[in-house]
This record gives sequence, C-alpha cells and structure tokens, in this order.
Amino acid sequence: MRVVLVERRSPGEQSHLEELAALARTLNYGVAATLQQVRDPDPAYHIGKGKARELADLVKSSKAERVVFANQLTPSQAFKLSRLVGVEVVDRFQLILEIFAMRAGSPEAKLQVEYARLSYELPRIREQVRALMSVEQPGLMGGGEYEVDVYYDMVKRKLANLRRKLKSVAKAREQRRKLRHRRGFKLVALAGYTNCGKSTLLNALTAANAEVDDLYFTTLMPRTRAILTSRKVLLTDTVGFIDGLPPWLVEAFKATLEEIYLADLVVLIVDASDPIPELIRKFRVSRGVLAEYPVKVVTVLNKIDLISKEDLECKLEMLNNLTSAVVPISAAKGTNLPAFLDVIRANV
Ligand SMILES: Nc1nc2c(ncn2[C@@H]2O[C@H](COP(=O)(O)OP(=O)(O)OP(=O)(O)O)[C@@H](O)[C@H]2O)c(=O)[nH]1
Ligand SMILES: [Mg+2]
Repeated sequence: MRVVLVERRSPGEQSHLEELAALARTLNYGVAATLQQVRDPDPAYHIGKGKARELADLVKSSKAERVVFANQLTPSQAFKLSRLVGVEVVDRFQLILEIFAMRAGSPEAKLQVEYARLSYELPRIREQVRALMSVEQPGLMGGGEYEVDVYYDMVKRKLANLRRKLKSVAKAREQRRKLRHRRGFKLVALAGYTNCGKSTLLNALTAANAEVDDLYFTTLMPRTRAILTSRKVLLTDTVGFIDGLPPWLVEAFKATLEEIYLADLVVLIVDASDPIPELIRKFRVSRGVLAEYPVKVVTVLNKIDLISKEDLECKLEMLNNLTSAVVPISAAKGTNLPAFLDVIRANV
C-alpha cells in the first residue's frame, strides 16, 4: 500500500518522521510522499487548513491509498481529514496497534493486543459515532445515542473480561518466576528500544533461536532461555520500547513488561548505529520506562561493528556521562560478549 506520512511539529521539536517511516515499512507500506508543518495543532485538521488542502493534492498526485500522521489525532480530526483527502487517515498509535496485531502469534499476545485495541477505542466511540452521524443524518443524533450506549457498554464488558484473563496470565508468569528463583536461577531481562538487537543478543548467548529482523516489534512475547556458558542465569527477551508509548498499551502489556521489572538485572541495549540525537532520545525513552521500578540496570552499546572507532569512543563517552560502565558489544558478530557476561555475573 502507498501511504503519505504527515508530521506536525511545534517549533523546536525533534522530527519523528524517520521512525514513522520505519513503522510504515514494518507493515510493508511504501512511502509515496511526506508532508511536514511546524505550528501548534489546529483543532479542525490538526495541521492548518491550507496544509490540509495541500495534503489532499499530494494524496491525489502520488496515488496514495492512506495517510499516516505522526501525531495523535482526535476521531473528529481523522474523520474530517479523510473526508477532505479522500482516503483513510490514521495516526501513529493506530499504526502501532496494527503492527502489534500483525505480530501477535501466541494466544497471550492476542489477548494483550485485543485489550489494547479496545482500550484505545473506548474513549473514542462516542466521538466517532457523532462525527459519522453529523454528516450522514444531520439532526438525527438522538435516535442513535441509545445504540452507542449499548455498544459502549459491550466494549466495557469485553475489557473487564479481558482484564480478568490477563490477570491470570500475569499470575502464571509470576509463579514461573518464583519457581525459577527457588531453583536458584538468576533472571536477567534484555530491554531497549525496538530494533536495538535484543533478540540477536539472546540468540548469541543462548539456544533460543528467536526471530530477528530489521522491522519494528518483531518480538512481542518474552522468551526465556539459559545462558549457554552460565546455566544458572536465565535471559529473557522482551517487547521493545517506543517513544510516546501510550498508557493503554503499557497497561495491556503489563504481564509482559513485568518480566523486566521483576528481573534481578535489566540489560538496557542501545543501538550504536543511530546518530547521536536519536541514540540519546531512545536511551531517554528506555530509561523513562524503567525509571518507575527499583530494578538494577546495566547498559550495553550494541551494533558497534557498524561504526568507526572514533564514533564508538565518542558515543561511549557520551553514554558514560549519562550512566555508569557501558559495555560495547556486537551481538551479531559476537564482539566482547565474554566481557559482557562477566558484567552480568558480577551483578546478579
Ligand atoms: N550489524 C549489526 N546488526 C545487528 C546487531 N544486533 C542486531 N542487529 C540487527 O538489527 C536488527 C534488529 O535486531 P533484533 O534482534 O530483531 O532486534 P530486537 O531488539 O529484538 O527488535 P524487536 O523485537 O523488533 O523490538 C536485525 O536486522 C539484526 O540483524 C549487531 O550487533 N550488529
Ligand atoms: Mg526482538
């Protein structure tokens, strides 16, 4: 599918368009064109009205079938925009949800994604229906309200039901962790921004054979394996972080994220191949997710095979100013993994 990517930024704000393009690639979309505007959000179209018309022309000339916004849109903005440009308009969160839905292989992942989808939908149901009805049957609002209420209640009941199921999933995970602890295992979780190389590192140190690719959110479900050279240490691969992770998504993936928060040690992986501002942004996002929990963290700088020696020194120095004792590695090439294992053993 061909898509147009749009981003509105407030003055001085960093662009997220490149990341949006990576998300779009993950869904196998081709980026036909991009459009940016620096201004405060407009209540009607999010971007300015003139810019919205420009978008409509761009959609037509580039034969795009969908528009994706880097910003969160209200249902009525998405609705108005799609009427103006003639194709569906979605935001980054919908894109992330679709990726999660596509990646969800296990029953547990499906539960979590369904929970996330409905939590996203619930506060928007009324506005969505209102936006639809105001065009199709102006003046007939009253009649539909009852049906909206029925639907709203149904979604709420579904959510309560899913919450119960997810709770039992979390309990099962907790019991497994306790059992492992009783048997003398130490639990180490691999965490970090999506695509930083968590699964590659898991594969390098264990017999996990986890799926690895250059797309986002390849891993949704944790996978735990013993380290080949230290059988009493269990490594867990986890779902990646992303900027602006909405609370409903975090809530849905709570059981999964608990593998991180309740580990004996968290290895925070940073992608050395990112340019410095991007590297810092992702590091901050990851630290932010971890900050709420009193868990011990060691940081590794991965993919060092992709950068020059000078670049590595510069990035190491910068990271060492933000956190202590960063270990440079290449999970793909196996560089410096023995030193990394020493750091793990010293910290669990
Ligand atoms: N050159 C190089 N590439 C790496 C290294 N580690 C990982 N990669 C590549 O980076 C991409 C992402 O790796 P994954 O292991 O899937 O990353 P992840 O953190 O598990 O990603 P998600 O599960 O999608 O969040 C893949 O294309 C890997 O081959 C490394 O040390 N060097
Ligand atoms: Mg992975």
